[in-house]
This record gives sequence, C-alpha cells and structure tokens, in this order.
Amino acid sequence: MTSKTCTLVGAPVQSGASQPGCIMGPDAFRTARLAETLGELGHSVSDTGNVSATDLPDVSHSNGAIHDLAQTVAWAKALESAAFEAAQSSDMPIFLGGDHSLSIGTVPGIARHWATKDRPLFVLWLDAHPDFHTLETTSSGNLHGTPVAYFSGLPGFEVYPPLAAPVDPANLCMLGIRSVDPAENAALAEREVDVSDMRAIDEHGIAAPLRAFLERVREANGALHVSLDVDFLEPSIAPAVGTTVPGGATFREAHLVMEMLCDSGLVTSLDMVELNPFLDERGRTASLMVDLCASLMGRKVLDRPTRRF
Ligand code: 5AB
Ligand code: MN
Ligand code: MN
Ligand code: MN
Repeated sequence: MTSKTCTLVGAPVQSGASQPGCIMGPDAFRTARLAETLGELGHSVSDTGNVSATDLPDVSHSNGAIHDLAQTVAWAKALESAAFEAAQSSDMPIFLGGDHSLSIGTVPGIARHWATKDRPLFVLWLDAHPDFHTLETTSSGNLHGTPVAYFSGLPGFEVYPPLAAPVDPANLCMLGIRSVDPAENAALAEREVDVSDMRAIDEHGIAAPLRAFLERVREANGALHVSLDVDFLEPSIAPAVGTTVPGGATFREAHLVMEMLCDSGLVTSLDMVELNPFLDERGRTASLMVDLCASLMGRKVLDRPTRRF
C-alpha cells in the first residue's frame, strides 16, 4: 500500500451506550500502539488528541426512553466539524471511539467533505447490529443504535444537526449482522439496504458479499468509509464490548475483510468504535482492533500479491 497521511481523532463518547467505559477507548487504542503500528507500516501519523463536546443544547424528544440526547447532539456537532477538517487535511482520518453514536458526527462530516469533491460516499457497516433506529423507534433509548438511520436521511431526526450530504441507502453495506429489532427490520427492507447477516456469511463466506460491494464502490468512483464496531467480532476473541452477541466474525474472517479492503485501495476513512476497556481482558480486544487496522493499512504475511486460483 502506498504511504498515507493518517489523522487519529479521539472521540471519547459514551453517552450513546447504556454502560459506561467507552470514554477510555481512545487511550486504550493509543496504549495498544496504534500510532506506532501505522508508522511502522510506512504511514505518516498525527494524533490530534481528543475532541470534546461541552456546550449542551436545549433539546427534547417525546420518546421518554431516550437518554443523553443533548450530549449526543453536542458530540455530533463537534465530531462533524472534526471529521470534515481531518478529511480536508489528510488521506485517512481514523476515529477512535467511543460508542457508535460518534458516527452521528463522523459520517456526516466525511460525507460533506466528499460532496465538495463530487464523489459519492459509500459506508461499510461492520457490526452485529444495523443501528437503524429512528428516535421514534428506539425502545432502549441508547442512541448508539441510531447513526445509520440518521445519516441515511430517514425522517424524524429534526433534533439532530441538519445533514449537508445524506448517504444514499443504496450506498450502504452491512456485514456481520445478527441482532435486528422489528422496527429496524422493516426500515431496512423498505429501503432495500444491502445487509449480509451471519446466516448469509455462513452460507456464502464473507468474501463474496464484500467483493460485490467493493465492485459497486469502484464503478461509482466512490469514497468508502468503514465503521468497525467491536461487536462485529465473535465475543470470545473480543470481550471488551457492552453489547456482545454470540456468533460473530472470526479472527480470520475479520482479517480477510481488512485485507480485501486494503487490496481494494478504496477506503478513505475509518471508525473504530464501542471498545469498552473496562470490560477487556489484559488489553486483548484493543490489541486485536489495532491488528485489524494494521491489516487494513497494509500489513501482510507475504511481501507479494496473494495468489489467485
Ligand atoms: B451498537 C439495540 N438494537 O437499539 C438497541 O452497539 C442494540 O452500536 C443497539 O451496534 C446496539 O438498543 C448499538 C438492541
Ligand atoms: Mn454499532
Ligand atoms: Mn453493535
Ligand atoms: Mn455495541
């Protein structure tokens, strides 16, 4: 892989989840040597430190289950600007979460950047969950379950910041899905979102749906944002997450996804989210996430192209 300028942006968000701990995520990634690892791969890395969101807006919603709406909106605004700036000034912004509500800011900021270049943004959502709730349909009230519905332009998000460039639902791909609430299921079907659940991956392997999606991105001359939720992974290899669901991607499936993404040359930004270091075992989940990022950014076993059969 050619050398890239990578900007690390810490997003210590935990207001979107029910359990505290994601506030420590960015520092756990730093402790697991993310910057050093990318540097050793030949990239030039700068760490802009952590974004903060202090000014809380006066907002409310009729769904009484929702908690921390004001914090979420404040994070969305701060991270939208940080993401836009990081995309303007580097090849590869990498957002260190923080729970998945941070994508309410990062994806719209990245989408605004690519809209100025007239390139459509595609999003690969690697997760056990589709995070496709609206503010009306979430029954947990945990706003990390809402980013995809919001940045895809679904109605009912008037209290979130207005979107400069919504992501076309036809430009989404979800892999690893295995926990979908009824309202999410209906909304995903209505918009014909490209979802490969674990059953499809069991049957066809993880490479086939990813290859088809990457072909679509390439044909459209798209930019590609990848959002990697720790719970995409099988919990026995990645315990540091509050929302574990059995039957996740294996170590090899997850690495293969990253290796194929690297070979495609299409990825332009990345979220690494939902790491809860309070739930980790001797840093193993943080280290695995850093290794996955290394595979995405060019770490290989053999120093020559993979053999084709
Ligand atoms: B995550 C659930 N659908 O709405 C909800 O971890 C889970 O960012 C959301 O993928 C999980 O609370 C959000 C049951
Ligand atoms: Mn998620
Ligand atoms: Mn999830
Ligand atoms: Mn989660």
